[in-house]
Amino acid sequence: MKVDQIFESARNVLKGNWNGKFTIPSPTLYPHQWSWDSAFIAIGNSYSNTERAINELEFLFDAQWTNGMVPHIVFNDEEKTYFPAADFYEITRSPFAPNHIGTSGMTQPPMHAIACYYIYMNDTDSQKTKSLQFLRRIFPRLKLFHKYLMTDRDPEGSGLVTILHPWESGLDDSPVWDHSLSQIKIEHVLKFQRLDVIAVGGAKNTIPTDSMYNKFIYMIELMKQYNYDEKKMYEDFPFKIKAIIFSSILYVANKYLIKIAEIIEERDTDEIKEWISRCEKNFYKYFYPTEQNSDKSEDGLFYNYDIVRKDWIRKKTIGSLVPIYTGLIHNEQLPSLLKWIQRWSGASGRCRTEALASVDVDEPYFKEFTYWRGPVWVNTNWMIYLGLLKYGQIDAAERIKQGILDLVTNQGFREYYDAYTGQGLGGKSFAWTAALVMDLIKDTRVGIPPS
Ligand code: 2M8
Repeated sequence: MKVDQIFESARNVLKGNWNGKFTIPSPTLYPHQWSWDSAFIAIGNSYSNTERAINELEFLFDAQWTNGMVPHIVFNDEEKTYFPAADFYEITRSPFAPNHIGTSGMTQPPMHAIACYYIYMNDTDSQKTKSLQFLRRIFPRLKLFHKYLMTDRDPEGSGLVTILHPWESGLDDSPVWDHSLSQIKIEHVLKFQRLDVIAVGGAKNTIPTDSMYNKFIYMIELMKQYNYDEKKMYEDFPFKIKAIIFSSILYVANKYLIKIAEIIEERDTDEIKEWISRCEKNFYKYFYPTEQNSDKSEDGLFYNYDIVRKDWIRKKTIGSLVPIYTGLIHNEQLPSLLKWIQRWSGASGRCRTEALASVDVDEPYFKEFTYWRGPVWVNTNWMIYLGLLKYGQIDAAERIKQGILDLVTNQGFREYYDAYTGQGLGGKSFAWTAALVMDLIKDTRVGIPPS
């Protein structure tokens, strides 16, 4: 298939998933609005429909909590095919929650400032009137969101974000969370029906296990018991993890927030610069165990940090590589990271795709077709692709891009792909896969993180 045909099919996925208010991630699995999906989707739409990209993000930010949190799901009341639904979250327990619309009570990675910059840059109107007005309206909201992440989610002042639920990471079922989840004992069993099993046609081995899923739901119950009071939760909540991908995205998003401030001539950027420098100071300290501060030897990889256990979570996942997206990697570390990147792609000899698996294929916890435990996901590959470009690693970046284009050509725009065979899995007509493929094809390099 030619690239302009792929681009057109991707555009049609976004069109097809638009419900008049926002774009759903997938008609076969996710009927509501998801926060970081919307940002990826707006990046895709920025190439073909500025207005829709703007509406998408404004709808999401209209549901922002007054403490700044952007909820990870904004619910469409009429849809009944997804569990847990709005009523399960009981968000009015929090004084910060909106009362005009149902949302979840947790957040997701802040891709939005990045998407807003794309919208402005790709606006073909010579005056950029609409996108400029949009940037003026959205800037304070983006900043409030980042401020919330840099305060409530970072009492340590590290510039890095603590997540309170695996769903906040965006990589829900990753093996990274296994140990922390195993420490949480379900004290009362909740009765509910998993609807995702029906949505994937009973293919249970491609989605999280029941015991994992029960924990996810039980943790929402726990959050409710705290009335979503994050100050209290921070004292003794059993799941608190400084998350690499989340923190990497926030760092990059803060850079784009400064770019947006320049465009709208907002001079006061000191606070944002302070968040950036905090992250620069602490990124290695929290995410990169060295022989000095650990009993295990260095392997050149980054690891999530468990605040409860005060230790690194040494699971080799795509999060170990995504820091390349920040541009914070020291040059001397690059060759070792490139080796890992190669090992996780087609070069390993086991995977038929050049795009990277979500878990190191040599680890016992790698599962080629189970959700975030091994399959290829386009969004994390896209971040690594942009990071490689930032470091001038054009060939390695091109291999990933080609890998993604092959996957969508052969299997369509799917939620994820079997790491060995490249078979399409999970949701069909998956919006962020389509949106990011549009960006890869246009190759504008707007997404290479600014220095
Ligand atoms: C997946 O997460 C949801 C819960 O938020 C689910 O499993 O039901 C994740 O892949 C997440 O990153 C994504 O935003 C969401 C919708 O695509 O699906």
